[in-house]
Amino acid sequence: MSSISTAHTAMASLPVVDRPPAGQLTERTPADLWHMARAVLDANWSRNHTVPSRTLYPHQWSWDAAFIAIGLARIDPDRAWHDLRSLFLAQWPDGRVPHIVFDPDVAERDYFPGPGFWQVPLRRPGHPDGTGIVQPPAHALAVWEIYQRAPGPQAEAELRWFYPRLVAAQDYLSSCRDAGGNGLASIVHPWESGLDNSPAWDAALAAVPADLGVLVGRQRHDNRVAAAAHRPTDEDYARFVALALGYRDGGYRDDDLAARHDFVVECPTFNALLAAAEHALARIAAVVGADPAVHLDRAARITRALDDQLWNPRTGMYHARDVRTGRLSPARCVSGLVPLILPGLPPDRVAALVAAAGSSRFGLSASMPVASYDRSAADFDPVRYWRGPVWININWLLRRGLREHGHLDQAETLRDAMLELVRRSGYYEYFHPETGDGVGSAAFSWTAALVLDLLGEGEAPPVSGPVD
Ligand code: 2M8
Repeated sequence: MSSISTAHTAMASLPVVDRPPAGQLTERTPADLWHMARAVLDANWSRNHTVPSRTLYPHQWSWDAAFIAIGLARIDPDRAWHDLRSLFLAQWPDGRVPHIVFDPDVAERDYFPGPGFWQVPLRRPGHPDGTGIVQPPAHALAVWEIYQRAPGPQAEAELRWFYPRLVAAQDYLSSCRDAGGNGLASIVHPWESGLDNSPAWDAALAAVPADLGVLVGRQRHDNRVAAAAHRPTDEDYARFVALALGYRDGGYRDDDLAARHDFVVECPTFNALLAAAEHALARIAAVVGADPAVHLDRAARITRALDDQLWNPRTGMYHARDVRTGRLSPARCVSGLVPLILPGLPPDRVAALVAAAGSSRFGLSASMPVASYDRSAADFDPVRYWRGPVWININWLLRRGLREHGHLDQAETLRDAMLELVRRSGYYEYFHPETGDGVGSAAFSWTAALVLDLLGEGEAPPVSGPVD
């Protein structure tokens, strides 16, 4: 693909994007931001996919790939299709899309836990190795976005390639993972949520022993390349590793999960994206000659189940539910605001979620996007990963939700706040919710990709609901 080799050549001459000298911060124009974002994505391109970060995450990640493709579609739709296809080459026969697809050229010591840990049985010779767990299903949304950027016969061929694969991924999540039997998909590991150490999992994780012994003989890679105070604690990691080992040693089976597995949770963001994927599939189906009605019906059912099971009238937002105990997590986390992306949400829910996003707990303002956790909570932590910092992918989704429901002024405020953050600090993985300083990896792909999407948007109409 010529555009891809062009990216490789361009890489050599592009500046390394990192924290800039303070004097340059206020001088960045939208054009500068655009070029810098391209430079991040070019520098993170590896043969047939984009890594989230060269230092922290040297393989391909599932929901990152979706967000990255949305940004790539603004500059090079061919490369966007190519990137997303490489993820789906690792799809399992049961439909699951691995949360990481491993690059065989990266050494085991350069990411933990790597392929040696997951021991996924070889499925088809020549196909890439991945993990046996999943991440939020943002891919149908991405496929529809790429198609919209550059429709035409080639893009239609891509839709035909992706459609059955996306349907298989949805079928896996909607059937094998409906551990609670109520029409929602369960996650079996915090890593599956993408919001790894969010306080949303604390209550359910309390039942998982934090046996530091599981880390003996295994070395965390993240703490070697990022500050330990910004990353999950060793206790969290011990639980993460124990859960992954449990699921692996059970043969990655999903039957009887609630009885067999120690962590079975329904996450509001995961299920909102599951329903949003059905809306996107309805649109894709209409192009490829399949039946959109099936998808609209599924979207409506998931939305209803999410609203019935995960809404907390006392807090006015959605909460994660522990399937094993039936209890909603008490923590107010940003994952409980993301269902705003759903077109069929009752108006009172929309009003409550918009109010929560703008409240002092989450703090949406002209200068700061929404934090990942309730700012007034005693354990709010402004630098530790998903326990307080601002993340661009979540805010991009929230903005989509605001536009979906006609809150155009707040959507613009949020867009401005995101652009201001990267203008001041650069394309960091996440941001300090008070100072706006960048935290985590400095040249992070989804931050760059989604800013490209925001910058490229122009005066496009708000995203609309289901196909008519
Ligand atoms: C983070 O998760 C990985 C594990 O999957 C890690 O901490 O090593 C999360 O932020 C997740 O949402 C993201 O997909 C991944 C790669 O960016 O990093």
